Amino acid sequence: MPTPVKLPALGENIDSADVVSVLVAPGDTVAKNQPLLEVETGKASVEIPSPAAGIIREVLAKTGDTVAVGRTILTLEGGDAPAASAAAPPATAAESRESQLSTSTPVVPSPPPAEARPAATSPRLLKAPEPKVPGHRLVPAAPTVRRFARQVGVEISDVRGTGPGGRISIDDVKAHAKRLLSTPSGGRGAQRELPDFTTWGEVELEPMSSVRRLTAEAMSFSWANVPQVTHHDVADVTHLEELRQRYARRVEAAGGKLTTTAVLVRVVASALAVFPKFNSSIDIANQQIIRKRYINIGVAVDTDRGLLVPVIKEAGTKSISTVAAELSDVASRARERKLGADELQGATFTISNLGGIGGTGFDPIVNWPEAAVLGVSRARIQPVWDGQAFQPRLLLPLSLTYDHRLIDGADAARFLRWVCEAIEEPLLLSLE
Ligand code: CAO
Repeated sequence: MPTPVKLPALGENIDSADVVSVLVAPGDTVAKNQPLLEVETGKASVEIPSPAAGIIREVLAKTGDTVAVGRTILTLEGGDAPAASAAAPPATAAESRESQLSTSTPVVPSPPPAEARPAATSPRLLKAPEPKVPGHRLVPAAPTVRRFARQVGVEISDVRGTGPGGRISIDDVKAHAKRLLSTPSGGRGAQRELPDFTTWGEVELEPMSSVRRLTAEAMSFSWANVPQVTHHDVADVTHLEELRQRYARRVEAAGGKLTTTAVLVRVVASALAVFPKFNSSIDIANQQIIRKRYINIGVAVDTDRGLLVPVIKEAGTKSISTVAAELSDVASRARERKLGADELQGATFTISNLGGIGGTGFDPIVNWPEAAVLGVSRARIQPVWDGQAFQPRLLLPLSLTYDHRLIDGADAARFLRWVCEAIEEPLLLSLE
């Protein structure tokens, strides 16, 4: 009698997952912990390991399906499969994946925070947990929670409390807000019904991937909740470009590519040490500013699944060569779907460089709960008046979007000027 293998619990607030690939077919003999399916939850991939050795009888899940947690994904015959869901310990699942992939494949990430941690028997979970401001305490539906709900536009009586006796915490409010944003009629700006587009011609329907869904939710949340302003400036990168050409080989030997982004990660990390406000988060509910003593820079990477933001941890302590090597590595693994959840978490500031593609400028959206984001556009040679004549200079347009609740325009102007001057005169980096 074949045993049904069900999609196991993947973490709190995750009730389904998108099937990215089916790794087995009927008739296949599988070992215990051998990956059966690759699914996407959030921005990371999860492999569902086989709960036991046996022979695959029927595969019910197909690539592209959205499968609910607890639904049967396939049936397995023989071996000692437990009747319930796939249930291999995470470490063993990781071992099985490691044996299948190249040595450069990431191993199991460090344990995610409790709210995203799978049960002991669930498979390896690589999902990046929802952004959460450190320091938030789980509290009953106290006045602070009610105030927070009001500020984010949530009706407190609609929120399901998960505390003792159903008491409502701020996280419950956030989870509720997130659910509202992800439902077609729940989010702000999404309340109007779409017209029937077939009135004017043929249409195609494409289900949203989990990356697209999460990006949509995060952007809507930031847009609706963070009063943000973008400040623009231009850095003269003529000299930097010469240095880049001169030292490209040396950095290549260290395993990286000396690009504008790598230099900016290092420069911005130094700027954040000088201007700690930009490395903070605002905690409206508790009426406080959370200053982080670590500087982790998220870098937006364009992939075929959508935007991913791997994080260069403790960027201020690393040389430009090290940052360049790390950036090349995470950018390529982001594109190969090989990033672990811990590599997508913990950013204190984000850089988004569209200059490799083009454009004269853009206004990025703050990656909440961070305080600011730096947009980088394409450097171009332009005439600059030096007092006597126009000189051809390579100018890099920079745009800094900031949370205006925390940062004032003058702060932003000073921060971005400092970044421009450090790019133009790298000695500044070691002076301050
Ligand atoms: N101005 C001019 N040229 C630039 C540039 C800029 N601002 N930024 C990069 N370039 C050049 C690089 O120097 C490189 O040229 P060479 O091959 O001649 O050296 C080329 O463009 C490609 O650069 P790259 O993409 O390989 O490397 P990078 O470090 O500059 O960028 C990364 C890395 C990951 C940021 C980039 O690949 C990427 O994904 N960018 C898109 C980010 C994005 O989608 N942001 C939007 C988020 S909001 O929706």
